[in-house]
Amino acid sequence: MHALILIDIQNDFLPNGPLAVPEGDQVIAVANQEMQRADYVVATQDWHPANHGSFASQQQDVEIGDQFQLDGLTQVAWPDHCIQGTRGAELAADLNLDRIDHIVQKGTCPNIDSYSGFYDNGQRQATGLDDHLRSVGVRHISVMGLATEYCVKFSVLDALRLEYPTRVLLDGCRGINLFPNDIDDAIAAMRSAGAEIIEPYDFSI
Ligand code: VGL
Ligand code: ZN
Repeated sequence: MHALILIDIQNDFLPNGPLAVPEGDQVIAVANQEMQRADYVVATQDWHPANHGSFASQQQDVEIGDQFQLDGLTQVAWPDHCIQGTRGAELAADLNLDRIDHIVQKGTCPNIDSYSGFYDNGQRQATGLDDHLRSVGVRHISVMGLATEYCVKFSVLDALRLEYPTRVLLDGCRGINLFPNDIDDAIAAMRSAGAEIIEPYDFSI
């Protein structure tokens, strides 16, 4: 079975959200279309407590976008986002929620971030996604969502390490580019780790 994994398509990452991903809303239509022909659909949700350590608001002398040390790991400081139970943490309302079979929440532990849908950033704890996919018989996955160079990239790299043949649907991904080339570097990293990168069809040709 082939699963479509929708990464963090949540209100706070859409335009006007506190951690807006440019054009983030454009992945919704792609997701709805891909879901129609998927065998199985999983959505991940960034799901932070209000005191999450990745928030600049929880650190002293750390500004949004700075890198700092969080419990031994280098961490980017983010604006408050995707706080459990808030509207900002909900999946985008225009997503066809009826087609989602399983939801995985991550980033719940205050002292470590979790970009990947499989493990936290220190690979200390599994989210249960791998066990779940195996239990329902998923052997191949396609990944899309937000943001390309954070949660999409780390989910794809973990999936490949777990030996899932993995496709990245680039048309359904958008990134932040906090530093120029971050998105291109992430695509190159996923490709060289063995992901099959599906480029958007270019209608201008
Ligand atoms: C994400 C930054 C912080 C993401 C989540 O979904 O890519 N990025 N938390
Ligand atoms: Zn987050």
